[in-house]
Amino acid sequence: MRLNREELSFFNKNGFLILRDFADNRECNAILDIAKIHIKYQIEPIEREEEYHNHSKEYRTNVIDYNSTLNSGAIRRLRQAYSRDVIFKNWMENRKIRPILEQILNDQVVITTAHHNSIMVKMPKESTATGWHQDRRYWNFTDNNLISIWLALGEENSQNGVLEFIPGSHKMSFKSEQFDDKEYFRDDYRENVSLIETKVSTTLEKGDIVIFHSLLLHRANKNITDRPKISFVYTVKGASTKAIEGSRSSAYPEILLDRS
Ligand SMILES: O=C(O)CCC(=O)C(=O)O
Repeated sequence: MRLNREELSFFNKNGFLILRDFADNRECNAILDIAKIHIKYQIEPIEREEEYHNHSKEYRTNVIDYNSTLNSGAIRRLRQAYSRDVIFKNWMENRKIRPILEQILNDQVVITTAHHNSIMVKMPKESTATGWHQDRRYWNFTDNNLISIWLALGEENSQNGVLEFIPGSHKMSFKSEQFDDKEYFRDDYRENVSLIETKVSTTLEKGDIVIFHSLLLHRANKNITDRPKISFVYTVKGASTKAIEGSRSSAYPEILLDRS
C-alpha cells in the first residue's frame, strides 16, 4: 500500500495523517489480548501514571533503565513492546505499512526501540492529561526525520483521551520561552494561545492508525470514561538519521527493515 499524492502532501503540510481501518480486527484483538495480560500482571518495564506525569526532563533524557521505580499505581505504558511478544514485533515490522513509511521518510526504515515502543494505557479515573509537546524534545538524533505510528485498539475520543495535534507545527520555529521547564508548550503564553486554537482532534476507531512527525505539537485529555483506553505506538526513523552515541537514544537496539 502506498500513499497517493494528496495523502503525502497532507502529511508534509500538517505533520500527521490518519489511515482508517488499517489494521484488521483479528490483528487488533491479538495485540489487545497480549497487552491485557502484561497490564494485569504488571510485567516490567512499565511506567506508572505518577511517573509518566512527574518524571523530570533530566530523567527522560538520561535514565536508561525503563523499569518502574514504584510498586503500585495505575500503569500508563508498557515499554519495550518490540521484545515483549512476537505479536507486538510483527505489528512493528508489518509489511503493509512499509512503503508508506519509506515514502514519508524518503529513506530506508529503521525501528528505534529506545523511545516510543509501547502499549499506551489510559485507565479510567486515574489517568492524567498530557500537555502540548514535541516527542523529539528528549530524543538525541542527528536530524528530525522520525515519525511515530499510533494504532487505536478501541474507540478514541475526547472523553477517553484521543490525541490532538497542531497542524503544521512540525515546521515552525519556537522560542525557548514558549516551553516550560519540562519542555511542554505553554498554554498560558500569549503567543501560543492563538496557535493552540488551530488544534484538531479526530475520533479514532479500532484499527485506525495515525502517523505523526516527531516535531509535531500534540496532547491528549485524561480518560473520564469507565473503560481503559489501550493503544500501540512505535517510532521509526530514516536509516541516514543516526542516534547520538552515548545518549539514551543509542542505548537500545535499532531494527533496519528491508526495503519494500
Ligand atoms: O496519551 C497521551 O496522553 C499522549 C501520549 C503522548 O503524546 C506521548 O507519550 O508522547
